[in-house]
Amino acid sequence: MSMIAEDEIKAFENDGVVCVRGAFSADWLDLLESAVDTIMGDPSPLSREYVQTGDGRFFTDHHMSRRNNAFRRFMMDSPASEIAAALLRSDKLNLVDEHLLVKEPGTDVPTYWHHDLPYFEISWDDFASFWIPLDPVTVDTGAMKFAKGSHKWGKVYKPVMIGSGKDAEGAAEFDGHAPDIDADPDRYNVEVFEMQRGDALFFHAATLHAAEPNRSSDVRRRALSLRYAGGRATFEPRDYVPSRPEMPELKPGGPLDGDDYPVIWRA
Ligand SMILES: O=C(O)CCC(=O)C(=O)O
Repeated sequence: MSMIAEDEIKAFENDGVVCVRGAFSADWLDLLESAVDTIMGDPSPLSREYVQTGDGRFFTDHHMSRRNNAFRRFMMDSPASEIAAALLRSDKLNLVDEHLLVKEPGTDVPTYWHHDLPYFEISWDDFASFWIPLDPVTVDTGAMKFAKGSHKWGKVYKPVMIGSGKDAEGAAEFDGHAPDIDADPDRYNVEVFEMQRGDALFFHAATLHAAEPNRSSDVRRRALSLRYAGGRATFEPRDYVPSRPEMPELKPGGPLDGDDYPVIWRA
């Protein structure tokens, strides 16, 4: 039986984002938490440090489960894939990316508005992220915010460096820059999600989102963002892709299955 209600699936489809309350037990979060500092102490070549001022630090890394057992166990055995599949109404999931995003206390930068679609070579349909915080999240500690419904605007905005807001180097123009959503949040139907530990956000790859700075002096904001493609997703090559510099051996318009985007779950 699915642990996801039909109204949660409809919210995801209509708004492009849904907060799944109580999705993960403390045991799963403790497991990830035990491995975060190990990853930060031995970052991969894909890791980034967006800011290191005072006590602040915005650290990101990718594909932790390829080198860390705790992340691997979470990916294989936690309910994450089953929940994602239910929300995508899919009987198969490919894993596209794992992204660790740590905003330490005193990190005075937002995560700039962007959507994930142009950073990857995946079709619009059936591609989403599951943002799983390991700490409670408030507006003061780096809450995520979304322009609800923006996944249906039919636009693809130019990718930016999420921690600096600058254009990603070499980025294609697409439909230009995203509008200044913070200037008029009501117009863009913005919702900010404060979350308890155990809650998780599931959002469409075309939904515009951003996150607040972590202004607190002592609360970390550690989050794992998993990107999944469902059974209808196809390979869509792009001129510019920061996340995958090599061209995978896939056919344009064809299925994603292969080493680059392994099938991680089947019904
Ligand atoms: O964690 C953040 O600050 C931003 C996360 C994000 O943009 C994403 O998961 O796509």
